[in-house]
Formats: sequence, structure tokens, C-alpha cells
Amino acid sequence: MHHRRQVLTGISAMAFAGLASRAEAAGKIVIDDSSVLLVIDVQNCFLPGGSLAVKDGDKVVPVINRLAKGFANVVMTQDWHTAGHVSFASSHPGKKPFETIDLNYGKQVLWPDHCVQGTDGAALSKDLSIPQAELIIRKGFHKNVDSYSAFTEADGKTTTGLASYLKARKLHRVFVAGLATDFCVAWSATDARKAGFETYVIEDACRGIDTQGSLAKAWADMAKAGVRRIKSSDIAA
Ligand code: VGL
Ligand code: ZN
Repeated sequence: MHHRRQVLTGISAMAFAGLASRAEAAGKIVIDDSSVLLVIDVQNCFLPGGSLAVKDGDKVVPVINRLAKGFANVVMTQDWHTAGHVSFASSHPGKKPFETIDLNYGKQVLWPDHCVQGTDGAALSKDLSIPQAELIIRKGFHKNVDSYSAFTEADGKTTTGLASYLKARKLHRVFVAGLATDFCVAWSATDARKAGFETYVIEDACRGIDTQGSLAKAWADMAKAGVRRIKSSDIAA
């Protein structure tokens, strides 16, 4: 009798724990097998001391490492430019970084040289700890076309193949984090929506550059595209 009561108590305690954790998850976003964490451009050039350092860029690393533990599926991107890339101010005599020019595919912000293929600046942060990351997609490797987006280059038509990959793997919910909020994160998130993915941007897992009002514009563009703006605390642990 005594033994049986102990067993029942054990079972009801387990059931209660199950209910409690479901209740806790209520109102929170639950990561499932169709979810993928897309980690954008956490590369040395964008971190403090880098050639295109994003203010507090390093602060995203612990947040992303923590988030990634909850994802079976993680894809990372790497900005991966040729030397003399069209997006570099140094490729346009008389132009300075953060000025803009008109290229055949539209307006282009000019940047300091950054993320040149094979350089230490282009390497992913050594502090990222995401061993399960299954794909690293490189972008911006065509000398005359930039690619902020992980999906489609700045000409608006050349694809990186990422949408096809995610669809083939049945990953329909894309959670975006990384650098920089107002460029590669925003363009990737809006393109994810365009390709039909449920799309979230995890605000505290991103940092922005904010040049000429770009950060406010990026959030407005993302909202218009149906991107959901969340915080890492909105995700069920
Ligand atoms: C990025 C500017 C130039 C980014 C890349 O990762 O947001 N920004 N290239
Ligand atoms: Zn770039």
C-alpha cells in the first residue's frame, strides 16, 4: 500500500510538471522541427576592431549561442566579397565609405573594405558555439553585385539557393539573428517573407549599423513585409 501511494505520487508529480511546462510555454513561441535559426554574418569584420565594426556587435554572440541550443536546425551566413568588390568605396575613385552611388541594379551604399574571401576579417567569430550548424551560405561573391540578403543578391534576381534548400528540408519557420539589423538581417528577413517563410527577427540577437536613418527604415520595411519582431525571451525555453 505504502509502495503504491509512492508510485501514484510520482506519476501525478510528473503529470503536474508536464502541465506546468506547457502552461509556461503558453504565449511563448515554441521551436519545432520546421524551425531554423538563421545566423547572419557574425564575422570578425563586423565585430569590435573589425573594418566595418557594428556598435556592440559582439553582444549578439552569447545571445545567439544560448538561442542556438534550442534549435536542431541552424544555418549561418558569411559575407564573402572579392578584393575590389563593387560595394567597397575604395573601388570608386573619389568616393568615401557610407556615401551612396547608383549602380545598374539600384542605389548602393559604399562600405570600407570588409569580408574579403579567405581573410581573417571574413572568418566567423571564434566565440560562436553552434556545432550543429548544418550549412554556411556565402554571399556577395560576385564582384559586381552586392548581396545583403541570404536569399537573393542585390540585382533582385540572382538566387543564393537558400530558399530551395530550406524548402527541400521542410524548414518553414525562419528565425533571424546576427549582423547587421538594418542591412543583412533586414534584407534576409524580408526576402524570407517574399519566399513564403514564417519569419521572425530576434531583436536582442541583432545589432545595427544605422547610417542615414537605415535602422528605422529597416524595421518599417520588415513590419510591412510581415516579419515578426520578437525578443529572445519570447521563445519557450
Ligand atoms: C553587411 C554592409 C555590408 C551586413 C554586409 O552584414 O549587414 N552590411 N556588407
Ligand atoms: Zn558586405
